[in-house]
Amino acid sequence: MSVSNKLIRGVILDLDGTLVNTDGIVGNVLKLLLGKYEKEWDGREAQKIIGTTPFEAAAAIVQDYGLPCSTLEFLSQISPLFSDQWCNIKELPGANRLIKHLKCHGVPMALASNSPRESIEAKISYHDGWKNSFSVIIGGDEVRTAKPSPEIFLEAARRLSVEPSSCLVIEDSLPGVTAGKTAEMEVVAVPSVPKQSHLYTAADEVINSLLDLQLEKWGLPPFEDWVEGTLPLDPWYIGGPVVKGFGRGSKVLGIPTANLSTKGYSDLLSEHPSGVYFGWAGLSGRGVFKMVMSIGWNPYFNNKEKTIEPWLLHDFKEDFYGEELRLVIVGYIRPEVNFPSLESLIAKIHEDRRVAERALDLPLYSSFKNDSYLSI
Ligand code: ADP
Ligand code: RBF
Ligand code: MG
Repeated sequence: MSVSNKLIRGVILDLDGTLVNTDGIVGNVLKLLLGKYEKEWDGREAQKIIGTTPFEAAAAIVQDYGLPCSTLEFLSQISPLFSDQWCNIKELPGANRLIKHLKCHGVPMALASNSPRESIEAKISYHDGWKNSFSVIIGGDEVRTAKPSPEIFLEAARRLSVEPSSCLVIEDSLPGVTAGKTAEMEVVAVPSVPKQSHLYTAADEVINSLLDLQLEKWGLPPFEDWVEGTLPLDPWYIGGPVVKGFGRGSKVLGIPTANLSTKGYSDLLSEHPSGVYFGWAGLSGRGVFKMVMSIGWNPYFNNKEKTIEPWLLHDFKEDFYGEELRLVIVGYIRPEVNFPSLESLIAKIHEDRRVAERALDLPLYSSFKNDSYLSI
């Protein structure tokens, strides 16, 4: 990772997949429309169409599914289905925080997306204060050549009156990263498809989610909301009976993690970036305990499924498989990473434990110990 010493004066953001989670909606709409052609959307193209223009995406689907219509016909059928859904697109974790922070510090911001200007405006209208935060908004229909051409970013820089080399681009897609680097800008990639970071070698930095953005690396005013190594989050809740995991937590690491079934929680799990979180755990009839956990694929073990691995910070005399476990997650610590050795993984998890234990005594977090969700 090359870290720039450059002073960034303007930030150019992509929209879909970077600030808002469009992927789920795209999948649902394609499933519906392809169904009318008696075809089944299998998500195969999902990755291929990320960061492309609507026309390019439609052309790829018409061709790959051998649809008996033209790209333009397909576009005119699908556009109203999308428009109906813009009100349902959620911000990605950290997007609102980033926009508000940059706005508050007077950092010039542009929104540059391959989707048409009109749909950009429609999408952001559902997010309070976003539209006014951008001094420049450019759609793919307002330039001659879309990303991966650098044109849209160069035009954004021109309108921001910031030199391209002083611009930081934040992008989830490969075409967007290419466009940013061709425009000779600094580029932070936030891949929207998990486990793809190896494809993003052209970017100056690859991060797992906007929560991991370190603005000071770019000479920008740092976030001020971290508290003793933790980032407070809007609390979220997950629970169920404790299930069997891979059986290596206690055996291999000496760190038991009471796994929850991910069934019924797939939306919640995909909404939250992988990483290390902490909060409170209620265990039926036993009480409420401090808890630190990882969510994700455990890169060290390269799991195939995203799992939830909560370590209750208490000595239990026996296993409690099958018992009801409820979690309230109140903060974030760090992204999941790979480690060169088991010892270094274990050392890091113990450090996470110390961070969580201390933080959970702060009033900011300790109040959730009494959350009614936990008393079972
Ligand atoms: P598995 O892979 O089946 O989750 P682990 O080796 O990770 O196995 O052990 C987890 C099990 O250990 C939990 O399901 C629970 O029954 C038990 N356990 C005992 N102490 C703890 C603790 N402090 N935190 C989490 N689980 C614990
Ligand atoms: N696994 C990783 O591969 N990388 C990590 O950064 C990582 N962080 C963890 C942090 C905490 C607090 C806990 C409880 C576990 C973490 N693990 C991590 C997961 C660990 O590999 C997992 O518990 C075992 O795979 C047991 O199934
Ligand atoms: Mg476990």
